[in-house]
Amino acid sequence: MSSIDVPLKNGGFGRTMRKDAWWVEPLLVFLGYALFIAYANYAIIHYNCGGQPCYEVPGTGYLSPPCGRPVRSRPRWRRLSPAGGGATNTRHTCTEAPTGTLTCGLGNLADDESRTFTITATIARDLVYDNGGPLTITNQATADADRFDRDPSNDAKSESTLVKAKADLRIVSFAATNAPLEMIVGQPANVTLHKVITNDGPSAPMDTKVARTATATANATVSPASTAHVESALGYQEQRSVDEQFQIKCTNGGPATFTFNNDIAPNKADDTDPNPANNHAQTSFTVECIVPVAINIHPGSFKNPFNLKSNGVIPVAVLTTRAGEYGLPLAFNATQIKPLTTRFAPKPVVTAGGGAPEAHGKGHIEDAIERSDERTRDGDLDMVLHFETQRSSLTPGTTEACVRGRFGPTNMVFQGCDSLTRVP
Ligand SMILES: [Ca+2]
Ligand SMILES: [Ca+2]
Ligand SMILES: [Ca+2]
Ligand SMILES: [Ca+2]
Repeated sequence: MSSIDVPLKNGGFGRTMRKDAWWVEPLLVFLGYALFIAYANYAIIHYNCGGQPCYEVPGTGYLSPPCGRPVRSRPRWRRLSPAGGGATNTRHTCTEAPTGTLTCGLGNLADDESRTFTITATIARDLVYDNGGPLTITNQATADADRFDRDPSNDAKSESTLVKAKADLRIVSFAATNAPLEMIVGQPANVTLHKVITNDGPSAPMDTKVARTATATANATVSPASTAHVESALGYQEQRSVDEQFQIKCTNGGPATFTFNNDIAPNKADDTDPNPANNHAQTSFTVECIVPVAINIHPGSFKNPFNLKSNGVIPVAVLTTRAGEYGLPLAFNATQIKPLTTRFAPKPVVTAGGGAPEAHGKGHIEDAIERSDERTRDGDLDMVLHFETQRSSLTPGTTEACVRGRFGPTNMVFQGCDSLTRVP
């Protein structure tokens, strides 16, 4: 086997026999690694960022890769003012300390991740009332993390809220407590309208304006027609009774209807009621208005005797009168009486619908003797009726008896009373 010797020349460091630029590629690789090592370690060495430890390559916004773990965020929500209520959180584990400051752990927040959550602050019912009017509360939220926050300037935000009082005021009941069934024309009566109001919140207490109006049909009056007052500090679900007095009066015969309206509302302009539908109530009642008349039992006699053993009749003249005569408020035409509707007895009996009917089933139209002097006939036509003593519900102690019946085209009720003396 043959061989040849090739002599080697010493060419020096880095020198080869190659004529091309073979060194460019390794150089680029070396520089790339060197740059990475410098990038990865610079921030660890120079960790002072604005006085706090950090791993950011200054001015780049990038963290050193070995230290670039996710940021752990712990936002703190703090209600600054005013005091008066707690705070609740629905989704995250939060602790409240001190009162009014809630700290919630949100877990890990990845880079550029955002998270939304709601904290509902409970406001005391009487916050606005005790303040005397609306007030502003300020909520401040701050977020911080156990990792470097390169921009702490955007970690806090405040939100102000103007708090106004809002409450569902409600009329619970409304009715007349002592409405009469009947009244004599010209004789006023007092009625009490009883009402219960409450405040279903959420704000409480609340000053509540109570406005009332009252109306009557044409044959009657009611007063006051319109008034208002303020019920102070109506409490949450308090059942407050409000009694209102009215004077009612009939001015003519027939049925009279009295109608009462009530409206409640927040008294202060800034307070609101979200449900006005239950702020109104109406009630009414109807009274039979009775026309008072003058009667003369036993025309011609002041004594007006009756004998409990008598099987006879007692004559009674119902007088036709002008307004003002015998103190009567209205003129009355006795010839319009419907005799079959008349009853005679002591007042409680005729009021209850009892009493003796007209003995002959008819009335006698004549110019009867006046009661004033038991002698005069005044020239106008009256109606004389007769009632059986035994059907008149008279007793030994009876001193007065009345006639009640209906008259005229609308069947108004009339009533008149006169004295009686028992004989023997
Ligand atoms: Ca209401
Ligand atoms: Ca008489
Ligand atoms: Ca007359
Ligand atoms: Ca007459």
